[in-house]
Amino acid sequence: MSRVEAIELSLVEIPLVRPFRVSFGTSTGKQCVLARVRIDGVDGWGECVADDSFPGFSGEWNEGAWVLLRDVLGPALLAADDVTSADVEDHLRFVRGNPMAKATLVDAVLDAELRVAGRSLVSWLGADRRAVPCGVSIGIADSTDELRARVDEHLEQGYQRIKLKIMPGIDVDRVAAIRGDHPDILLSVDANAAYRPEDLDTFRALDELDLLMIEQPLHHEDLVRHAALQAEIRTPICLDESIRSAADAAAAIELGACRIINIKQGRVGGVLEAQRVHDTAAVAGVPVWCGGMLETGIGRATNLALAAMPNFTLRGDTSASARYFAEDLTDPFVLAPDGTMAVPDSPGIGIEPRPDRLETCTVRREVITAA
Ligand code: OSB
Ligand code: MG
Repeated sequence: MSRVEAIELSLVEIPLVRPFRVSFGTSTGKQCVLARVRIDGVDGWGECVADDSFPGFSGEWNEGAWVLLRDVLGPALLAADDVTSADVEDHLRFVRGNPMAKATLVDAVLDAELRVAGRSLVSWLGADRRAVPCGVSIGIADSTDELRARVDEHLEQGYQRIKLKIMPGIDVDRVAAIRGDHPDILLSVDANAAYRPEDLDTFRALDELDLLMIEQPLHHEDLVRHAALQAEIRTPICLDESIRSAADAAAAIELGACRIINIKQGRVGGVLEAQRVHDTAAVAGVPVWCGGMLETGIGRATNLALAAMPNFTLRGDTSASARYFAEDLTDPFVLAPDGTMAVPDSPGIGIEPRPDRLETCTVRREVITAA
């Protein structure tokens, strides 16, 4: 019998090395909720991937997640007689939706349990790769020249796939310029749901640029129109925002709404559901890759373990700490010159916040007690 002995929430804030602009807004800093969950005397860590200052990516954001974790989800776990990674989702199921808030606790419980067992997340997932090839996601730049410079810089660092953020009006010309500079690189685009079905001409033009995929072109709730668009273009559509669970993945695949899935464990409710999305896609022959939400080293460690699973056949947005922060919350994740990153293999997620960094970056802390 394992009880959750304590849950501590921290709101942490780390400046980004550069503002990150996407179709729905610009971030200058990373802010996230971290949960430290103590089970059998051992701490496990989970990082919430909800948005910083307003719910722009999904319906979740930090202030909402904080209240839900503090007042509802956290107390429910503290009140449960027995909590294991196998049933933590069941304890939280009475709350509908909110996968990002739930993932924070699911991942922390699993991390604690694996640390107690002395087992790494990557081995628990049955993944045997010890390093994963990495891509990078490049935000919307102020000019084409600036974008060119950023792409060159990341290619020089060794990144094996470049993803460009696009939005209506800042798309085909820019992407064509990069394709012109680099005819042979693995190149993709991500619209973060900014287009409408009427923008078909834009997609037809992008379709000529030999892209690996077009990520989340249309509204996140519109699988049917993604299927209609996929039928019109050769480039595979990849869904991100639309996939909040394995059930969503099954529906999207059956409808033909995508040929590739971006898995973000935080977006689907944690590592366990991420495994189910992986398995659902694998059975259907749909490749997946590991997305990111500008995570600190805590979320990054979790993502890297997942990215080592067999159906993660495409390079993901698992970039080095230096791509995001001058100083991470943990020891930094570093890109090897060959464009791969090592997967942590110490117990649990294999890393923890550095105490000095946690102290510096925490803007609010609260210990939750049973209701
Ligand atoms: O859509 O994939 C996305 C970052 C924040 C929110 C949404 C997205 C992204 C990224 C960056 O593309 C991924 C990363 O490097 O963490
Ligand atoms: Mg995306």
